[in-house]
Amino acid sequence: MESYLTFEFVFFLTLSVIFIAKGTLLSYTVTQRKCPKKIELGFATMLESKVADDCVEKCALRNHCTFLMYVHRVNICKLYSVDIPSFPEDVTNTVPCIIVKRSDIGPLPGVDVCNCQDWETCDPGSKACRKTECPPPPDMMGRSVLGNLNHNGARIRFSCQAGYHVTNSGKSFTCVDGEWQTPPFTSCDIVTACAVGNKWRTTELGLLLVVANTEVTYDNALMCCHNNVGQLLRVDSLEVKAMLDKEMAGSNDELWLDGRRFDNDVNGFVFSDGTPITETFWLPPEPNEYASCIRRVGEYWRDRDCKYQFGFICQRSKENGGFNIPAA
Ligand SMILES: [Ca+2]
Repeated sequence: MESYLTFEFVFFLTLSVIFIAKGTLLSYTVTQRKCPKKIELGFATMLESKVADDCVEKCALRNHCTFLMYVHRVNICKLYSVDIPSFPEDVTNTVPCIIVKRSDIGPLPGVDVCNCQDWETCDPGSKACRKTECPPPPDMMGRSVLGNLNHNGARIRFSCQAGYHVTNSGKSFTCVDGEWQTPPFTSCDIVTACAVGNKWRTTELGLLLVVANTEVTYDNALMCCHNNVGQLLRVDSLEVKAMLDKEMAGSNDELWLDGRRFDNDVNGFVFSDGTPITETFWLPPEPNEYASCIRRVGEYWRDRDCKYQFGFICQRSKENGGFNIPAA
């Protein structure tokens, strides 16, 4: 346990570093020399820098950089564009790094004549402003960004959190010349009615099925089926599988079925009521993910991280849960 408010830390706070970069003088003040190993600071531009000074210069060349974190061991330079957070004073698990605020970097000759906008990078040689990175996607209620790189060529995806479903099903977005291709981004709406369509079909086994094409997380698929007086389809026998294959008539749609595991134990798959799943229909080498849910692709099962979004199949039956069969 170590507090940052030691003599050493206060000393570092006032220590200015002068170095020579590309024939110019640049000075900066280090705010912090240790970083918590695990801290969520949001979207950053991540660049490789062999030395900390190079990282400082990279920040100075970007209007939108508000502070930088340089992690020595991995030569990673992270540039942030949000207000610098207050770091916890008592941190046991730290990595050697430096944190420098943009406002603590001295003037870098040449940058002033660039006159760049946010999300442009100054090239001090040519005085040109270049679009080398994309701005972070806007925050949206119920939406998570998957991926935290934003250089040209980087890709991001989105997922909707529990209780939300995708209303705009863009898959992934690539940063090209400083702009994400091709908006609009995925948007997420609160799951309310969870319409699954009104096309319940009666099958050979007496089960009523409905295939919902709305893409939702596994948890939302469970909820949607319940909201529609049913449950996520439970394939618990060869008979049910054969019936389903016949009903789906060769469809390759990716659809959630009932069943998940909470770690990577291959025997750990359980139905949503906790019953262990003993009869399985995996397509080898599946299951191959950690803490995953079952989805049907073709006639077999593949596992997938439960936070991804797919359509799903609900069932209604007196045997499985005692649900009433509604009037058409
Ligand atoms: Ca898988």
